[in-house]
Amino acid sequence: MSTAIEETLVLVKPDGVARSLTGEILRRIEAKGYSLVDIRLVQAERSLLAEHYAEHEGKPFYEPLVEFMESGPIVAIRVAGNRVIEGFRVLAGTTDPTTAAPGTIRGDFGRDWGLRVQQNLVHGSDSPESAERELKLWFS
Ligand code: RTP
Ligand code: MG
Repeated sequence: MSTAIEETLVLVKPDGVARSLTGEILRRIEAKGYSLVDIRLVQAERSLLAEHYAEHEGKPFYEPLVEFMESGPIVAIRVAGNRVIEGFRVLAGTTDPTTAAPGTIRGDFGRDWGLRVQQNLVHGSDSPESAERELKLWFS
């Protein structure tokens, strides 16, 4: 079976940057064999975050999520590879860091801090459509 090379958007969220985990996260992406195509450090505006998280508008965690994402710099990374969209989601682990599997980024470095929103270190696009939309937002 052959597969086409895809691109995905990875974000090291403000908690990951503040905890100096950017290098470790980049290392895991590279060690898996994916390619770094572009990278930037961003202090995200609310308008960008509102577009990025449009699907979650109205949910109880939306406002604390946007506030958290505005709280400090984010590292945005364009990553390429065959099946990288699915592959990075596996590297990241499931959304809740308390139950994310050990060996994943969220499972190894995340936990519940008793805050209003799950701080879970990274974001990865969840589909080819999301990846295309999100890469345009963060790398235009
Ligand atoms: P992401 O979009 O950041 O890669 O994470 P995800 O797909 O695993 O999770 P998603 O459902 O898209 O939720 C986006 C982010 O919102 C925060 N969240 N908190 N119940 C909660 O407290 C809750 N649910 C979601 C997390 O930061 C999650 O990554
Ligand atoms: Mg998501």
